[in-house]
Amino acid sequence: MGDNEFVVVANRLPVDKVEDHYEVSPGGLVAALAPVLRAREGCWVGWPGNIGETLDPFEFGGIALLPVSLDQDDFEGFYEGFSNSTLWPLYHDLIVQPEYNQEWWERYVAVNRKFAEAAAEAAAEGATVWVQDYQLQLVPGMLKAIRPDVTIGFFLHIPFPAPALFQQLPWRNEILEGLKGCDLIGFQRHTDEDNFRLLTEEIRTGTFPISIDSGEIAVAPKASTSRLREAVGDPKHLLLGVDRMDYTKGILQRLLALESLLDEGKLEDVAFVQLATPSRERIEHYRTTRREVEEAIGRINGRFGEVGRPIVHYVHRSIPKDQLGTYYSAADIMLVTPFKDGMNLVAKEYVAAHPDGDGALVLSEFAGAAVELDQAYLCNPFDLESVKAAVMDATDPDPARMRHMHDWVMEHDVAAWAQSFLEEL
Ligand code: GDG
Repeated sequence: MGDNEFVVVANRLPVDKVEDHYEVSPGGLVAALAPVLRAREGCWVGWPGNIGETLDPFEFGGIALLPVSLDQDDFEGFYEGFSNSTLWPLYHDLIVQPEYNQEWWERYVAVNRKFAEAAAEAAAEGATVWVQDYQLQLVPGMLKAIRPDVTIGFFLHIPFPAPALFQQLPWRNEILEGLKGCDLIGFQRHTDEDNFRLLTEEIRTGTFPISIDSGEIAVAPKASTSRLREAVGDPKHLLLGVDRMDYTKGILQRLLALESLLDEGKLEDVAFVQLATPSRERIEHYRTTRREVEEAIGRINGRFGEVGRPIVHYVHRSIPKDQLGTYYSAADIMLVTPFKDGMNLVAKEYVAAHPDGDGALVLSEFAGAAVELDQAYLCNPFDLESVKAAVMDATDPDPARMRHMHDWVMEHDVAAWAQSFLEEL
């Protein structure tokens, strides 16, 4: 038993190793939880991000960090395998086929046990433990068995599928049993919560749409947005996409919509910036997605670009967060077109960068964010014509819609999200 009154358990610690030292990895979750962790004598249990590295507990930015180490087999079976090749596609409604593999499952169990044991050791008598996301669904049950005195919350950041899909999972009963160790499970949307409740009504659940750290995205100065627009040829319409390179995000679909609009001569004087962070690159479906996206970009530029003036400007690297703000501020139209997405924080970040009502958001109906951002230009990414129509509507936006969404996001930020979950817990 430890002395931490509040314990966060997440797959990753909120730090990244840069050369020989650690830096806090930026992100809403850290921003929201850091004040709670500091105020309540808390700690964060997670993997530091390097395979095979064993670290002693350390403190960073005023937060106590408790590292859980993963070896190569853990990484392949638990992380790349069961988490990201079984659960991720299953919970995103089979956009690609999930793989069911007994060895991955066994690793998932073993790694969840490591996290549960670390949390059990860190938590004080009667502590509150908040477990995050699909990688750790067995932790609540395992932890409750070792430490019945603690209060356990769980938040699922990704969608929860309809029962007919979930029931494909060979280990569906074990996952449900794991989650039943919770005192409260939080979901992004009511539909996720409803799907879960069709399977079991024994557990207390709630819907808590996650949000962004509203202070993090500032409106960029005019000088830097002008520089950016100039760099892409001062187009009439600057379109933007920002995503992890993931098949759920519908990056190819927005490119195909753009290509078709250019083909039909409906959209002119346009530049499209696509920033795509490399993600899960050893998994075949991710490599295929990247290949298809890059092929489409090459084809569009070949067909419609000029020498020195491509249509699509593409970056496949991670960009510093402050630069991201310049892109958000400069873009006339933000394209967020996932086939399925728990929430999608990029949509909220774009809205946060447009307090004056300029700019327009094209948003998939299948993103959790569409529930709150219903004033966006909504589209169905499975229907190319619907994406095209939303883009065309967004070329002549109504500023009242953006202002309305901006006010909503600023008020419902990630701090409010964390507070509402923890109060309910
Ligand atoms: C999962 C769920 C849910 C992106 N590129 C760069 C960069 N980013 C940042 C964005 C944003 C975050 O990454 C992405 O968050 P999303 O919510 O859009 O998507 P997932 O990564 O799939 O997140 C999702 C979320 O969890 C939270 O619950 O909303 O549905 O899938 O903050 O700004 N950040 C930097 N450089 C980049 O190049 N610094």
